[in-house]
Amino acid sequence: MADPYTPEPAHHFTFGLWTVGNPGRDPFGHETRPPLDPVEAVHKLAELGAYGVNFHDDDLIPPGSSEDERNSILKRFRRALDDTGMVVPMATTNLFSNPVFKEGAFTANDPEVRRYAVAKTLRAIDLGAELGATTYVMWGGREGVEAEAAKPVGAALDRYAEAVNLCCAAIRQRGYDLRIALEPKPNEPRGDLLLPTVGHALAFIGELEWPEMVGLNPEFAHETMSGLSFHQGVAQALWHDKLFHIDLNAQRIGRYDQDFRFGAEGIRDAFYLVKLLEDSGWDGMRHFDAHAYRTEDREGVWDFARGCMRTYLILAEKARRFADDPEIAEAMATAGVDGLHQPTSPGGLSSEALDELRAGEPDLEALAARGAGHERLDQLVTELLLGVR
Ligand code: GLT
Ligand code: MN
Ligand code: MN
Repeated sequence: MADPYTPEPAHHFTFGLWTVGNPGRDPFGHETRPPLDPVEAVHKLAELGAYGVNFHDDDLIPPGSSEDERNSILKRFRRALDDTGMVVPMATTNLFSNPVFKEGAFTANDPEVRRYAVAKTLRAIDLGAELGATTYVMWGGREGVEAEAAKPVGAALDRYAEAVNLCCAAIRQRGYDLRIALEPKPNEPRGDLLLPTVGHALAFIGELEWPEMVGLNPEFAHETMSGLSFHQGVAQALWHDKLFHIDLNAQRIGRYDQDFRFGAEGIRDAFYLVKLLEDSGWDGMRHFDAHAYRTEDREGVWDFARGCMRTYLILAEKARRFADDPEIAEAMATAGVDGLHQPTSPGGLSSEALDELRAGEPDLEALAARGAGHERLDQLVTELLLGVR
């Protein structure tokens, strides 16, 4: 019998070139793995059942490449895509590695650095569009501060919005079918980053010139670093119609940005996330922004990639079982879940409805005495996840 958890292109799993290509460097130690050729990454990921790959400009075309080098890299890469049927749904720009960005990119105090950051981004947008990307991710890794006196937040946000508006204007100028997805993160590599959470980024989008072109790329690790529920942040992004892309990985609260294999930590939040994405019918890419432990060799990297996809599929199956489980359905009925779908005011916002609300006199004692039944429901979910139902 075929393994039901075998990934296929139809599942729309994608990986960044920088994820499987991560060489295992950390702030204390050097690389533990040799560089991975993007062409090899495409072939191997296709063999494992992935749908596509994403990249930063510099992941594909090393900085300083000549025009000829650029063309031959692109030719080889395109051939790998054609040979495997893999696609490039998302592209982004590296605005964090080069020391020129040490004080910020879009929000650097120096206007010359900002202009360079925007120019590099516009070129990366062209490259992404050329390879068919329809989502452009913006992660502001250097947009932040350690010395608060050096960076008035309001002015930095003005410049951030200006840069995003310039990118939108360029997308419109060239007629690309491309939407921008902002990726929030609370800290690391800067002491404090701008747009630290899903909530901050959602509010920021409302101040932009073309808010309809900009949404979110929330990351599991980043919301969890803030101590927040990733599932809840993603649910709100969906509610606003702003979930343009997603970065799946794993993270324990209170630690450095771990970017572990999906499901390696926080399996419960991972379950509710997968259930949310599957139940909502969200048709975006299931993108993994994670990397193998530093202990791993190349084979361990492919085990890591397989593990991310496999865990997603196992959790998707758990979500189907959740929906089909009569005892869970009954416990949800006891918990009154359906009641939340009923409007609080059946008469809407009318004057009569308001008067009716004012006149209401519920039996407070009886309402307060009602148990919610959450313990039983929650335990049933635990048992489902532990594989005994
Ligand atoms: C970097 C970061 C990620 C971002 C990538 C996109 S780069 O690996 O840690 O969270 O999504 O710029
Ligand atoms: Mn991360
Ligand atoms: Mn990410």
